[in-house]
Amino acid sequence: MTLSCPPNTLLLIADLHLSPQRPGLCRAFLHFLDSKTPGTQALYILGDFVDAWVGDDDDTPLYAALAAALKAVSERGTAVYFIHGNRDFLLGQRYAAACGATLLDEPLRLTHAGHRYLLLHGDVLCTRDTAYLAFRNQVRSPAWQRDFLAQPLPERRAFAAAARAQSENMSSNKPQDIMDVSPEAVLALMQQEGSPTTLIHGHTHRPAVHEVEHNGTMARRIVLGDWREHEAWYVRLDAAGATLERFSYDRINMNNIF
Ligand SMILES: [Mn+2]
Repeated sequence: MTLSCPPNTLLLIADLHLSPQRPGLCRAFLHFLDSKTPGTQALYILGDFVDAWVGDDDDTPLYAALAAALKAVSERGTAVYFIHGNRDFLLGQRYAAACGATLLDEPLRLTHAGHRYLLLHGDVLCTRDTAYLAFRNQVRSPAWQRDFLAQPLPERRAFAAAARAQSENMSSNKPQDIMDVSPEAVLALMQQEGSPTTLIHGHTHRPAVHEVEHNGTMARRIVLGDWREHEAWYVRLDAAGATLERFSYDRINMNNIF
């Protein structure tokens, strides 16, 4: 296979929201793995890899197929990393191991080819959405997670479906700016981590490259887009720095995989 990337290229993706209900999207992801990752040093998945994760014991066949595909990527030399999103924060060591992947905490400081980056899912930057942040605090607590994972799989699936429906309902009723990051939270994070740096995150589904003035210097905030069946987004990190890339598929000839 022809290598599609120069050595030491890193790829970052987020918000794929893969699920058994979206087989075309899953095929797009496999196509991405086959066409974009060969020759790259690492693939970082910055949260919301799947639309809902209720525990590593979930035996949905799609998840095993996704793990096998990622494992093949890692075995041919591309390291695979996960950062949790708000849909897959329960993704654990067992599933990560099945993917040949490593789970990382956010925010992740990364220096690559002389450039400094800060990677995170992005939900913690949406500080105007106080109802969501309260929910996040609850479900990220070890006690809540222990109790939740002790429930039978069907109950966990029902909870996830209800939470998803409620979140969609709440989101549609919230003003647009509440659903985006708050500039104060971005600046506070940059202050905390030191500048200059490039912040890269997903979550808001608003792909863009923003210039941010911080302490008299310009930093960048790159937002990954969410994945659609015919359009996907990734960030490439190489010697030149970070580039936000959009790619589209006309037709993916990978029928009957799922
Ligand atoms: Mn998210």
